[in-house]
Amino acid sequence: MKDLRFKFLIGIAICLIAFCSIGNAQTPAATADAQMQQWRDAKFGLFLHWGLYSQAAGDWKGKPYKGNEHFMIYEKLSLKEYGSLAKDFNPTSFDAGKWVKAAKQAGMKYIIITSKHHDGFAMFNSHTNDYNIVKQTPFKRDPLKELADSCKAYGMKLGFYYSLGRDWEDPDVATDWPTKGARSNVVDYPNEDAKDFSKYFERKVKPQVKQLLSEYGPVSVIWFDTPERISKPQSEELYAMVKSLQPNCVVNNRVGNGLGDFKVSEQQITDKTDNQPWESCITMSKGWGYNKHDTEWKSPELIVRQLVEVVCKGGNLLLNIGPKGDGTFPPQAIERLKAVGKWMNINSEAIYGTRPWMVAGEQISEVALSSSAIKIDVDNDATSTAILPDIYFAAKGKVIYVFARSWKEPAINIKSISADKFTVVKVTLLGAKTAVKWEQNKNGLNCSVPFVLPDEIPVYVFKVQLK
Ligand code: FHN
Repeated sequence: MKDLRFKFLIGIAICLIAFCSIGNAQTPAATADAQMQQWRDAKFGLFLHWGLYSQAAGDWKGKPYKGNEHFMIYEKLSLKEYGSLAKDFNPTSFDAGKWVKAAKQAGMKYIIITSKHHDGFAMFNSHTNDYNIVKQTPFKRDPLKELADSCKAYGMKLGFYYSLGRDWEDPDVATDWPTKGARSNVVDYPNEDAKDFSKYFERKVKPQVKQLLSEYGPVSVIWFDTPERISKPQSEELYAMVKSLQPNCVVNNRVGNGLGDFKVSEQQITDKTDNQPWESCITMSKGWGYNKHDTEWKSPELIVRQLVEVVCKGGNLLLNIGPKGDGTFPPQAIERLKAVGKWMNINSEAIYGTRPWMVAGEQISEVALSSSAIKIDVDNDATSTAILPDIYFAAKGKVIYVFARSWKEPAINIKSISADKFTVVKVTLLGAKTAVKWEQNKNGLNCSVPFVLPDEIPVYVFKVQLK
């Protein structure tokens, strides 16, 4: 009898396990979509451009150089001349935990770091190419390994930037933009026609990308760049390699040839809402790599305005810092991360996990914002630097988050939430202890609060609960 009962219990257990596993068995497409939704929910990441150019920090032979992180080709340097930076590159102040904590406190959910930029210098211990930080510098440590460990410790997702179509160390990387050879190393390798991308692809790209995906723990994003000369089969092979080694890793569309899981908008914010996964990568200052002469730091208010605009249009913001050659963040970056983090501490529920609402935003003042009113920062950055009051919307279920950007008045009328279209049941102001006085009519939702001034970022969020 006992034996029978035991067999019966085993049968029940097997059925239960089977049922649960069926419940969880997702098709590849379902898991891919879940990955992208998770990536879309994260909204805010830190981009880090760190390499030998950081050591030069804006000067070459005592004079400011041209081209920032591209200065090797702008100053027409040989690999030997540029590579001489390695002997002094010793970022002993590098502390991966400090970087990750600073990003986390700013409300960032993922970090993308340059594993190898156009100069071809690997910021990790590449087994297949000695032109790297462990083999060529007195530092001898692998900062990407240390960063991976810290990301794991602090629950931060990690991704790697990898320059595909430009590599000034490898002899087989030709370029043709804006003109033939314009973005190539023509000092050591002058004959563009003799260059065979496939040799570089097999010799350097594949083994390095494979190593990054095999030896640094979970990788959330591979962020390829400049895919100009890669063939479609090569893009397909690379994309398949990423997915086979790290099925949960997402790939940007700069893997080339129309592939990739999300679109990249560089130094720009799309003018319309886009419900397909996209990310805007924007510099906190003027350039991507550290440059001591770079004084064009965006204000915390402008950074938050851009985060809000990107999120309300359906995108993620990848905000860039160029760490210094000593391994620390520039003080201007640290102070901005802290300021943005204070704003996120109050308002992050309106950012994470939201999706665009039926309209992206509306103007507060009746005055039409003529294009001339929006000063476009032509320096390397096509995002608007104009600080004009306006409203943006994001949605999460029955809640509409209304971002009043650079709003200075005690009352605001939100035309898009009019009584003939929606029934509002509750309105609060995130972070405020004071109640919001509100009234809804056919002209909109009118809200007023005793004016609450946060420290320095006048971007307020009304949480509007709809019926
Ligand atoms: O040339 C690079 C540049 O240095 C930087 O890495 C940006 C980041 O998106 N990508 C290329 C320019 O499109």
